[in-house]
Amino acid sequence: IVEARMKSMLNEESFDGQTAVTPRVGIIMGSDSDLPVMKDAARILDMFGVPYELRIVSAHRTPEMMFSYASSAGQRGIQIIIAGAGGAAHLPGMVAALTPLPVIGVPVRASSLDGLDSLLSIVQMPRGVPVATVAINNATNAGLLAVRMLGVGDADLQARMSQYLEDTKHDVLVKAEKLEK
Ligand code: RP5
Repeated sequence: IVEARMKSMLNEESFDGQTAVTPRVGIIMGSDSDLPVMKDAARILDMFGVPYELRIVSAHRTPEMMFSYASSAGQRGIQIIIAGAGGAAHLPGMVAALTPLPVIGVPVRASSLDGLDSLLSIVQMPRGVPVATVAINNATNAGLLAVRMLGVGDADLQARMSQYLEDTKHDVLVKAEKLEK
């Protein structure tokens, strides 16, 4: 069922980053129910032409898979992991404990507590094991942060991020001008 839902979702959208090219970013999530939120990170990586992989890896339901994913990601060429989870959202923190790669956590708003449970579960990491936590349901920012991190060693990508900021500014100025009329 999970595979079917992922496939239908992936077919609907054009996730161009999912090619045979070695992925630089791993987007993982605790459940297929996180996909509607997490696909925004994939959209950003597509937009910037960053190859990525998208996987369901649950800290609680598939702990062995989480262990092998996190501990082998670096050797496979993954440079950054974006991990989204809701509720008792242990996935980003556990993954950060198992890899030296930077981990970006996305608190997914689950069925109760408005996502505050997910946010606190992800952001309150103990000293020594950091997770860069974005706002609740804001996988877009997780994608953008990953692009910025990769941009440190990739001048092309950094130039595209500068252009993105220019475009964002332009959009706001156009809207502001319209409002003034
Ligand atoms: C977490 O539990 C997942 O990340 C998800 O946000 C939440 C609910 O999962 P499902 O019951 O919808 O599979 O592990």
